[in-house]
Amino acid sequence: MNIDQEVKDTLPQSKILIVEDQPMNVVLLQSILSSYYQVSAVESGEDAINECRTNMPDLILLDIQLTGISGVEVCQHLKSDPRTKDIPIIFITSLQEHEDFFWEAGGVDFIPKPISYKTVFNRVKSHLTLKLQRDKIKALAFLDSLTGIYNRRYFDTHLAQTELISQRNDDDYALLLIDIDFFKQFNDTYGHINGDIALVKVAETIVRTLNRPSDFVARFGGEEFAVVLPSTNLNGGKLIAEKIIENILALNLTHGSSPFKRLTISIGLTTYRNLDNNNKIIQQADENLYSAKRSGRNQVTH
Ligand code: GH3
Ligand code: MG
Ligand code: MG
Ligand code: MG
Ligand code: MG
Repeated sequence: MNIDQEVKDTLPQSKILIVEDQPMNVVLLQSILSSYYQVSAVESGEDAINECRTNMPDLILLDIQLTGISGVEVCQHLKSDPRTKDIPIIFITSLQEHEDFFWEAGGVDFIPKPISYKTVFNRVKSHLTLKLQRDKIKALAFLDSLTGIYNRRYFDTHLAQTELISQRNDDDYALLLIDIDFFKQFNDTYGHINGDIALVKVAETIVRTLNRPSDFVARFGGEEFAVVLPSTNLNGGKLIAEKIIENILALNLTHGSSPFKRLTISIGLTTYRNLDNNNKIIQQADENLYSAKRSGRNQVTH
């Protein structure tokens, strides 16, 4: 297999962002990379940061000297944000620049100017391969194998990050703990395999009901799910919780030994600004879930 084909097979659809203010260099980099990858280019550091928010690249080629904020500052900014910190950044440098700066800022490599075809091609290929391998390991470590959504381990990290971002932005966020009602009886009546199928359907339904890209769902435990909604207050959280309950009912999964005669869920809802008695947010959501169960199930309590 030739190297072109190998790159096309192993790194398909990878997104590369070029941040460079000299049009000649942009044209050159695009001509090297765009037959293998999805390449986009911006001229300034500010545009680079915005582009990362809306269209997360797999790798960034970052010129050091830009008008406005410098490449090093862009790198520091992206490395300090949990959403963008894992994107590999390769600096594009001219020889006068001191290399300590870009290693300290968190760059993984550099490409010297004048730009050489082989250096660009091979450094990009190496770092994309590493990124892809890291993504696969993360998927194994952080995804639940039955439902394909995130697992408890990833949830814990994500919740801590959401809390930090909320504090920094003086913002609220909501947590929903979702528990399937009478699920032990469901398994006892219809068997464990049908129980597993129901769990997958519930997970799919929750995912489908969430509408912002920043909304997050994980399998929290056996038949429990957790949803994290950034920048959401109690009212917003309630709307989503009610919508999820409605969509689970609409699945119409027969459950003969439930008083509702079909599969239902209960939800404990709280937001960061609505914690009682120094409770941690999970503890509060869990207490609220317990109230939803005691009040008859198939409902949300906050
Ligand atoms: P409640 O309405 O109070 O929540 O009652 P429940 O029966 O749902 O609660 P309980 O905690 O007693 O039972 C949870 C059940 O979920 C027990 C277990 O068999 C089932 N369960 C947990 N994980 C899985 C799984 O991965 N697959 C299947 N099929 N069932 C599971
Ligand atoms: Mg420049
Ligand atoms: Mg449970
Ligand atoms: Mg249950
Ligand atoms: Mg309360």
